[in-house]
Amino acid sequence: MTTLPRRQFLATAGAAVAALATFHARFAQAFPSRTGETVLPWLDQPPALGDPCCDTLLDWEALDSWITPNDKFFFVSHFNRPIINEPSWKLEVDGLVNTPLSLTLADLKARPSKETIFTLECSGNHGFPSFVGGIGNAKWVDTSLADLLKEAGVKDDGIEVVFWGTDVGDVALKDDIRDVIMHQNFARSMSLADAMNPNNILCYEMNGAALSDAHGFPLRLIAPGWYGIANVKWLKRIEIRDRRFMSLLMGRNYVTIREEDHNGETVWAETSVGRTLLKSVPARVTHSDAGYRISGAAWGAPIDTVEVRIDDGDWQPTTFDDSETAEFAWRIWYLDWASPTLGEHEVTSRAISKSGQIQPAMDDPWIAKKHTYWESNGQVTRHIAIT
Ligand SMILES: Nc1nc2c(c(=O)[nH]1)N[C@H]1C(S)=C(S)[C@@H](COP(=O)(O)O)O[C@H]1N2
Ligand SMILES: [Mo]
Repeated sequence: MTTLPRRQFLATAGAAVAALATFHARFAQAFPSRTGETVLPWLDQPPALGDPCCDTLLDWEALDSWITPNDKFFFVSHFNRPIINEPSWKLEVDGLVNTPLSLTLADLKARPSKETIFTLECSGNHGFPSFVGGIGNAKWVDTSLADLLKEAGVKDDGIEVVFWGTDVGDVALKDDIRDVIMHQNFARSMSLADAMNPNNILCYEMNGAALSDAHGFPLRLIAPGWYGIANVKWLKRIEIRDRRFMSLLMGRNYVTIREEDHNGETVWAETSVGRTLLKSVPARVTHSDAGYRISGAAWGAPIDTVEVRIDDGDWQPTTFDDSETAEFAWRIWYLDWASPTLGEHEVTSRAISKSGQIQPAMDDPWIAKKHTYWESNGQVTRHIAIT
């Protein structure tokens, strides 16, 4: 998400409250659900986003499977949503390469394929009160980006890989020194070194089905470990350049502005949204004959532990359900809540990474001194009533 004016979000804030998620009878394997449990509604469930940018946002209260089914997988688009006629579609690989390539979908499918399970999160997720479900976990089938780039043969002066989408819009740039409107395709780039990472893949299949139009048919980039914006949909061209690329989605939107401290001095830093950050959320509270349970997810970095704090209590360690795991997928955790007192409670989670990082509190300078909504990985507090 990008050009959404704050006003628009606030305007929707008084609108209809999202319907209470009902208990789902179907359970996938890797989820700590219990027979006969009911979901307690969050008291602070935000209203529906109501913005055409973003659809099918994840309903945390209904989370009952590790893999997010395609019909429940969020999607975000900045420009139009192209519907591509596959027979006439080709992927071009050009710019500073020795051998420009032009590949059909059949050519790409004929290449060695592999599966990657990756939790894709929009960097705007939790950046606005009503945008809290821009995330999903899917199994992507794909072919290696690095192998394709090697085949094309990047020239010595090539340092930047630009991923061009088919979607297009009129991008206005107006400031003290510029006043233009550009009819532009969606475009994001990566340094050649980042692009050559073997985890990056050109994906044509999602959870066992062809990519849907909404998710980027016929081909998208999947960049495990990177925020959603890097995962360019409706790919039509991969271009190698000899300098940094500064499109709307690289250098203006999706730029985080943060006041940082350097030896006691404030440094204002502007950084392009890139790799994912450590994060967790409490997804839902359930009740069954066995008692109350808080469950949630954690992702964005290799997760070591997740802790939960109820009201102003101590941080308590949670238990993982690791019956299904993958390097770039969220980990599902839960905490049995022995005997909650009647009334309202606050539930906060924090993830701790394998390298010892702790998901920041909302008043941590990392979050409190951030002036833009992207990369909002602060601790999430939810409110619930035990009746
Ligand atoms: N071509 C193109 N790719 C795109 C976008 C877009 O608008 N156009 N949106 C990006 C953003 S901001 C996100 S969060 C992810 C969302 O992927 P999904 O729609 O498949 O969930 O796609 C990314 N790739
Ligand atoms: Mo996004």
